[in-house]
Amino acid sequence: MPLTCKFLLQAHAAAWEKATTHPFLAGCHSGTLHPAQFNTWLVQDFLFVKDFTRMVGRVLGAAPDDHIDVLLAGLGALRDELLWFEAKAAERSLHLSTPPQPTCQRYCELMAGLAAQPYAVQATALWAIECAYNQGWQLPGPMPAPYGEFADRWGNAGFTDYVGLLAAQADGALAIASPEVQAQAEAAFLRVADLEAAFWQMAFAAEAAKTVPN
Ligand code: HMH
Repeated sequence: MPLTCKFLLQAHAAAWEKATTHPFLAGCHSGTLHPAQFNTWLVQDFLFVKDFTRMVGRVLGAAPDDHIDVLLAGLGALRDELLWFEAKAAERSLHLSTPPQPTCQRYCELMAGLAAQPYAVQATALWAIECAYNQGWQLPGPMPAPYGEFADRWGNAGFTDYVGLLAAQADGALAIASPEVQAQAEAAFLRVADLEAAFWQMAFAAEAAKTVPN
């Protein structure tokens, strides 16, 4: 039986729960999150998404012909997302030219390192990264302003469909991968899960994001 995305979620349910549930998300849901913590996450996630966009570009370069369309649509959505992050940061007077925190840096290094891995590993990691936000932002339930807009970005039905297409593509690549490559894909999934948990925590540990004087 080849490895599948569904199997990974079931086999590593505890790690996945840590990746997708956190006091940060609960605080958005209850409206009690400290704005400075949200701002820290916002700036670091912008830095993350910039590097993630580069990663998706590399995955596209490694993809079989029939996977190109989905990845190209994903890149188009990421273009909008980067512009949206810039607008959200401007609304909050946040500097986006902030250095990455160590956790963000480690996550970016993981994404850079995927380029040396087989396509099945890259496709699995890509799915896991998008699935983490798709589930994480939806699990607490509807969020009040200003967080509803953020929850909807990764929780909307179109994004959920996209994550399903990424899972199908990863499953397709895993189905023809060797047991060694499947094991690498499982390891990449677990590294993504750990870094997702750490990324939420970063907003709580870090000093408040710096603001631009008005
Ligand atoms: C940390 N993981 C993190 N940030 C994101 N924006 C996503 C996943 C989804 O794109």
